[in-house]
Amino acid sequence: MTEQNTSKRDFILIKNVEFFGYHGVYDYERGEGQRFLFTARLFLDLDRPGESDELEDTVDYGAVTAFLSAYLKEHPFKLLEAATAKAIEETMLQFPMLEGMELTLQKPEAPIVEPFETVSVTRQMAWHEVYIGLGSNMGDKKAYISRAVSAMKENKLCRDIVVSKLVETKPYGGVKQDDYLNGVLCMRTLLSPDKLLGYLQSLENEAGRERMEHWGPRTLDLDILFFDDLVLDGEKLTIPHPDMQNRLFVLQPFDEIAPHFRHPLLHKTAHQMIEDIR
Ligand code: A4P
Ligand code: MG
Repeated sequence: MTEQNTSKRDFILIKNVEFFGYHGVYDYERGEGQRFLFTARLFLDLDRPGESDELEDTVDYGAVTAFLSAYLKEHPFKLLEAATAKAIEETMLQFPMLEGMELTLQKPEAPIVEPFETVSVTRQMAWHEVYIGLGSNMGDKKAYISRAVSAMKENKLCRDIVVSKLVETKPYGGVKQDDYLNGVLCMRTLLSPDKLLGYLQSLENEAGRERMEHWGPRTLDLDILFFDDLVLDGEKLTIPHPDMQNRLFVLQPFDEIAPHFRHPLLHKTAHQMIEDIR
């Protein structure tokens, strides 16, 4: 998919666009309205339009400005936090060429007693490249996996989905159980790591998964292998998946769809990790 580790961050800046809106916690703010400003930083690769000089190779900043302005005027929120969160998501979905975006919403007439210049909230959002390990070893294994893949394909916050071949594998981890069907899925998503974990667990629950035994049998297991180049060791989430480099049933399908991707901690491709355990 995309080049890994690109440090290039081209952007288009739309600065301090004024509009009259109805965001606020107080009734008078919702009724009378007040002046707001927004600033949007649009991240996308500007090499192509830089070469071609054609509008179709970039995002039309006039169209983005009109869209954001109309959205923020027509959808009142109590909080700037909610207004920026929704507006940035809608804009990212409306303009698929955008790779990422930062949106600042200013409220210079906010209800603050002390003299002040302005108050603002800034949010960022981007399409993230993620890899998910797919596994099932109970019931109609293929159907459980394909139902989850179809659900992701219908989720507007997920796109560019590629799935490896699904392969039958022997159980790993010492628990006596049926053979697995395994594969790896790659996609781009607007979800954060936490939200992605919650979403994958909701798909596991829809497949009737019951958590009985660690490493035990399951209708559906969806593990986050990689999330961009992110390295995270939290209570709920460890990324990259801490044991993937030891599992052929992950590495082989991963090698099929992402032969150039390098593990952000081990700095190795799937092929090199396979060589290490053979
Ligand atoms: N969690 C932490 N990091 C992650 C991550 N990167 N992705 C936490 C997903 N979840 C992550 O997972 C337990 C908790 O891990 C989650 O609540 C989440 O907060 P789980 O799926 O509920 O429980 P589990 O099955 O006990 O653990 P896990 O880690 O999913 O098991 P594994 O390691 O996936 O092992 N043999 C073959 N051939 N093929 C298989 O697919 N799978 C397993 C399960 C055993 N043997 C197998 C296979
Ligand atoms: Mg799991």
